[in-house]
Formats: sequence, structure tokens, C-alpha cells
Amino acid sequence: RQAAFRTDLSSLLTQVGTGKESLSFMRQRMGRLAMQWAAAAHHLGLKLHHRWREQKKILVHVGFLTEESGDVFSPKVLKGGPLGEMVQWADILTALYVLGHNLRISISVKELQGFLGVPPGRGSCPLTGPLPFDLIYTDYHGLQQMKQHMGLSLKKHNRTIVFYRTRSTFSDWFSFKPVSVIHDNYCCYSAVSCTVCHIRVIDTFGTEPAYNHEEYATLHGYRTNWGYWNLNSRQYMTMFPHTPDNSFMGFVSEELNETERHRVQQSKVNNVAVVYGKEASMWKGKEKFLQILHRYMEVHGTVYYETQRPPEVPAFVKNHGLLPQQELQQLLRKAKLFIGFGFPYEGPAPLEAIANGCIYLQPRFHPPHSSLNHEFFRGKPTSREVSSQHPYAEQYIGRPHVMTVDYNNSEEFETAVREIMRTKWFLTVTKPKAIKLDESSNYWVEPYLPYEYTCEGMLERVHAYIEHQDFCSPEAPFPPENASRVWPGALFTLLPNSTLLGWARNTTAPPYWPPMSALRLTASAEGQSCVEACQTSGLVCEPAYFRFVNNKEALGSLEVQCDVVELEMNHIFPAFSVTQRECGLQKEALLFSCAGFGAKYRRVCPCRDFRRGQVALCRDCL
Ligand code: U2F
Repeated sequence: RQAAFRTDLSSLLTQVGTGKESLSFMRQRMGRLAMQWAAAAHHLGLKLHHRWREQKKILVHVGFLTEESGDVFSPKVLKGGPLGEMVQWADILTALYVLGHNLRISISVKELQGFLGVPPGRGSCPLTGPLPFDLIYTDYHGLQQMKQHMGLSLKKHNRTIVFYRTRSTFSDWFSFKPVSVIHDNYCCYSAVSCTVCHIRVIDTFGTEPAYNHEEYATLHGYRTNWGYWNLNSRQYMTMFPHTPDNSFMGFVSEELNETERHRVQQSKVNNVAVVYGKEASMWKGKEKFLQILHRYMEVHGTVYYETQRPPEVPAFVKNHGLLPQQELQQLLRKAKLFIGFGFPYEGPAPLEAIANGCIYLQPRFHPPHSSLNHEFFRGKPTSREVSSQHPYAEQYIGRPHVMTVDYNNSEEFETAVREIMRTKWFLTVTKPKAIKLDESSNYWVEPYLPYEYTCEGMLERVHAYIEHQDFCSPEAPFPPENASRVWPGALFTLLPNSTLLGWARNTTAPPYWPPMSALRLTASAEGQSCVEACQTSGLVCEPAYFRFVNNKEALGSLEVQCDVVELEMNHIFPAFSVTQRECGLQKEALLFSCAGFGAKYRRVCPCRDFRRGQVALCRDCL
């Protein structure tokens, strides 16, 4: 069946239901953004020339909202608790629905079992019939529930599933014994592992390959509460484009039309600042900054309280209490400054503020926060270094919309506030971004929203993933010894091009996504990851290409001298050490990692281009 874009959300709203504050929040958000989604669907339809798209059967199991996982979020929706996750799930559901897919939504283990066809009261069922879904979107809680409550029942799906791990590299996922051998080269030991390739895990902060590979994580100290599921790392889908090892799912923010832009321009008040932080604890110890800020601006807050003003919020702050999203938008439309004090990390609010024409001021973290030095990130399956409260805003948006300064230096902080006070407002419908008019610090700012966070941007990205990401079919094997044997029938030739090298693909080779034409090979500096190395060249690391550059030919083309070539399970490989003339190739596909780096190694990095404002997709990826 063909998937047709949907613009009427009423049946989705009914499916989401009520009964929990979290669901009501999601429904309200969906309803409020319905027009934007409809317009985006229309544009994307035109862009894709209404090409035929298959309607997928999709199960969305929101694990963190189930009673079985404790559902700690729902009771806090109206009390200043985290809403970022709810924002993202609401937008994922809407995107899938608007794209025209056949959706089922589950927020309890019972519903999950029902949708997967597990008879009540039975842990297992006959080995017949296919998995009734093409895709399952869930989270770490949901994954755990599938393992705990229905591992055996998933066996029923084993016969019709296509397999994606070769026998030689197979590891026993959930310690089930082999069920059956289906194909010559590929086998399905555990039905769960076969079903797992249909799963997408919504994972806010991301999971790096070293933490994902159970055996490797256990042996090398990367084992955490969350990781070790042995998925393809691109099956984890994040809130921001943290590491290209994962797929960037994102969410949306409201986009202003021309009329609204004009209104915003008129409603701006030069000295209104809104503090980022809806829970009183986020304001603790910030009096000094608030005092400085108050010298220049009227300070507003949206801190939840029951009866009395929380002691952390000074008397001069105009506290509105927790606002409904729509009212927060109105406040942001009036404000000039949205100011963060370090927590929460990486939420949606700064993007909303910038989209409504605020300047976002935030602290730089020196040293960066990470799972190694900060309680909040401890136990999260990533070593990513968080350089500020909102690294995406810092790195992808930057000045003049975002100012990242050292709050330990009060002078620097005050200078930033003064600079913001001097900033003037300017509105142009022709320029996509704010423009700097002169060399002085007097510049003009306008509302800005990166394309990837618009409804159209999210629809485009989710559409591309659904069309092209396939973790079930056997992937091209990667014999590291010989590039020309990379893929049966395919011959990859290196095209020297100064420091970068491109690959030309034999026309008989099977299609690959992202297309091979986007591949650019580069070597990182010593101690640098491929994430950074590709960024330095204005590109992005593409983990799907690692298998094509994990060979001696690639090393040769980078003019690397190798006295020894090791073949090892090591998340830093492929890499080489210049001083020791040692080279290392990767033995385990699951450990290909953009994020990995090691002090004495230079990485062999497969990079690719990307679409303007849509880092998840290469230019020819649509
Ligand atoms: C992040 O979660 P948060 O919920 O703390 O993220 P925020 O950026 O504060 O905002 C989430 C939404 O809350 C809304 C606002 C945002 O869309 O419009 N909101 C509101 O409706 N009323 C108000 O008065 C104030 C805000 C992050 F998203 C999570 O992934 C993290 O777990 C969490 C901790 O780092 O931070």
C-alpha cells in the first residue's frame, strides 16, 4: 500500500488518548502544531515529486511512560519536570502519522503484548507468522520490557525475518539457543536478535559503539546501565546530532511566518530576560548572576511553585509559574534574552527561544561535562564531552543568536549582558539568518530556526530513514585485506584529490545508502576522533562507510607506512600510529565508531557531505 501524506491529525489525537498528564501534554502540542505539519507535508510532497512510498506498519512503544517502568515523568508534567522527552515523542508520532504510515501506539506492556500477538498469560507462542510490524520505535525501557516480558514470544517471528549478522560475527544476544538455520550464510540463533533489526531506540543523549557492544564494553570498562544491546549504533536515535554513530531523530520547534515575524518585531521589549529553568533547583546558587542581570534587565522566570515563591527565586524576578507551552512562546516573543545557568542540558527550550527572536546566553563548561566527571551523565552510554549547556546551539547556531561565555568570570558575563543590551532588532524575510551589519558589536538579530528542526526538516529526515535505513538485510561484508573484494561484484577505486580521496563505484555494485558518491576519506590528527576530523574538513563522519575504508588500500591511499597491520576488535580502528608505524583494522562491524579516539592514533575517517541545515542527510540522500 502507498503511504499518503496526512494533514488531519484527529485520528492520531484519538489514538494518543488522555488519562495521563504526559499524554494530554503531547496531544495539546500535536493540536497546536497541526497547521505547521500540514504545510510541511505539502512542501515535502512537492519536493519528492509525490513519488511512491510504501506504507509501513509501525509500532511505537513509549517505554518510559509505561507503569511497568515506574512512569516517573507523567506526575511531574505540571510540576516543572522534564518535558523534552514528551516534546520529542509527540513529534515522532506526528511525523510518522503525517508521512502516512500505519501506526499503533502502546504505553503499557499489556498493549505491547497485544500488538505483537502474544496471547494473554502466555510467555511464548507458536513459531508461525511474520512480525506484524515493519518498524518498532521504542526506548531503553521498552527494549528491556521486550526482553523481560516477551523474549520467547518473539520467537514466532523468526521464520520470515531477513538476517543481518553473519554466522562468524554473531554473538548470542539474549542468551537464547539457536532456533533454526534459514540461509546458507546467515542464520537466526535467537528470534529476538532477528526482530531487533526492526527496532529503533529513541535515546536522548546517544549511545556510542564502545558502550553498545556487550563483550567489548564488559572487557574494556564501557559497561553501563543502559548500553550493551549489540544493535547497529545507527538504530539509536538521538535528540540532537550528538555523534553521527547514532541517527539524529530530533524534534520540531514552531516556525514563524511573515506576519508573526512582524508581530514579534513589534512586541520585543529591549530589557526583558527570561531565565531557562522551570524547577527551583535549577536556580540554586545563581544569585550573583541574577543580580548582575537585574542591573540591566527585567528578569522573568517560569518556575513551578505550589503556594509560595521558591526561596531560590529572588524577589525581583517576575515568576509566571510553569506556563503552558503556548504562553511560554508568547513570553519568548516579548523577550530579548533567554538565559541558561547550566541545567537542564540540551533541552528544546533554547531552540524555541532563538526561533522567537531571543538571544540565548549560556555558560561554557571548562572542563567539559561528561559521564566521567558529572553526576547527570554518569552511567550514560557515551563519553561525549558537553562543552556548554547546549552544544548544538553553540556549534550549529552560534553568534549572534547564541553567546557562550565563561560564567566563572563575572566580567565576561556582564560584558555579554551589556553587548546583548546594545543589540538591535532587525527583520528581514529575504535573509535566512541574522546578519551582521558592521564591524562594531552593534548587530541585528532576527528569529532563526535551523531547517532540521522545522516540521518539514523532520519529515524529510524521518522519511529518508524509513525509506533507506535497513538493518535487517545482510550488509556488505568487509574483508579488510582487499578493497576490491569489499562487496561481491563491486570494485571501489580510489580517486586522489589532494588530502581527501573519493571513491568511484563500479556500476554493477548494489545501491548503498548513503550513496557512495558522498564518501570522502580523510585521516584525523593524532588523538582526534573522526567526528572532529570530518568537521574540520566541513564534512560529517559517516559510520555506514567504515566498512569500505577498513582496508590496506585506504591506508595506502593516505600514504600510511605500516610495518605491522593488526586486525582487532578495537573501537579506535581503523587507525594508525605514525611514530610506531603500526596500523590497525577493525574486526567487528559493530565497533566502527566515529566518536572513538586514542592518544597515539590517527584515525582513518570516512566522511560525507551534508545538506544545508540537515546534517543527517547527504546531498544525494533523498
Ligand atoms: C531537557 O528537558 P527539559 O524538559 O528540562 O527541557 P526544556 O528545554 O526546559 O523544555 C522542554 C519543554 O518545556 C516547555 C518548553 C519546551 O518545549 O516549551 N516548557 C513549558 O511548556 N512551560 C514552561 O514554563 C517552560 C518550558 C531535555 F529535553 C531532556 O532530554 C533532559 O533529560 C533534561 C535534563 O537535561 O533536559
